[in-house]
Amino acid sequence: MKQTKISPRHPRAASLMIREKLIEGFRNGVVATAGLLAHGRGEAFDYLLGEKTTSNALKAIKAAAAILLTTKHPVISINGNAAALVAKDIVKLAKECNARIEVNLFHRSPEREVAIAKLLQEAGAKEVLGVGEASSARIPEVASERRRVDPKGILIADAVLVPLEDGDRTQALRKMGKSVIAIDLNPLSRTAQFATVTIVDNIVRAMPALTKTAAKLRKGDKGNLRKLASSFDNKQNLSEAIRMMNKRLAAIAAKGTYLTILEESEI
Ligand code: PTJ
Repeated sequence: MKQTKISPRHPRAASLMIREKLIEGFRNGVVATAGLLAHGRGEAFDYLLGEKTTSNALKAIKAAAAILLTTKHPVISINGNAAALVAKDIVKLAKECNARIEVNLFHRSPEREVAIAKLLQEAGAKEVLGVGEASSARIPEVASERRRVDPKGILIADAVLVPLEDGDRTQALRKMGKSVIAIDLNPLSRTAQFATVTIVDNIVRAMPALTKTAAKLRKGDKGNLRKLASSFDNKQNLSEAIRMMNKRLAAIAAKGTYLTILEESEI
């Protein structure tokens, strides 16, 4: 099937182009079928958020960068959607924070592991953990294939970044004493609720913002960064994210038409 050409003049061009990237990833064996469904759910929450990086997300991004810069073994866990959407940003962030990159899939297959690793290598990754026999360790209390991890990566990590996660592993990683940073547009998801820091934002905006923030903060004092990380209250930040969505919907409801709000832009 031919790829749909999206006109840049289409009012929803940016969103449609992201979809095309995922469809291409699906055709290349990178994205799982369920990854397309997951994206649809994300899009719905992005609508509620106003499709922008909020001040609330920026607060979480700062805390996440502080964690990645002050832990000894930070690991970025990669699934199909993350690889298809932000492979280059993943590599940049890993370099900035001295983090390792590990493939970790819910719908695991040897073919998908290899396809994702290849995409990351083409984006500049020198090392990709978790592929094939390398994912020989298991994390307890996880029923899915996500339990298979690399002994050089997630198993010994003290911080794990999990973009677009599906739930129970975040809880298990926390129980193992690790800090978990989630990127999830749904503030109500189990992952969002269990993570140490949840960035409620679209991965396509959050990853470049996180990389930029890490580049800025890495020159700073480590003690201050540790304070920044430990003073972050995820529960409070998530409540604020939900309140922001609520406030935005209330303002739209008061005006009666969403398009008017869009034309007036920011709320
Ligand atoms: O590649 P695999 O095999 O590891 O599978 C990956 C998916 C995403 C299919 C798997 O992890 C899954 O089923 O995830 P869920 O349970 O559907 O959760 C995905 C979460 O990511 C949901 O809460 C979505 O709202 C959110 N989400 C979807 N797209 C984005 C997003 N969050 C941020 N940015 C997005 N672009």
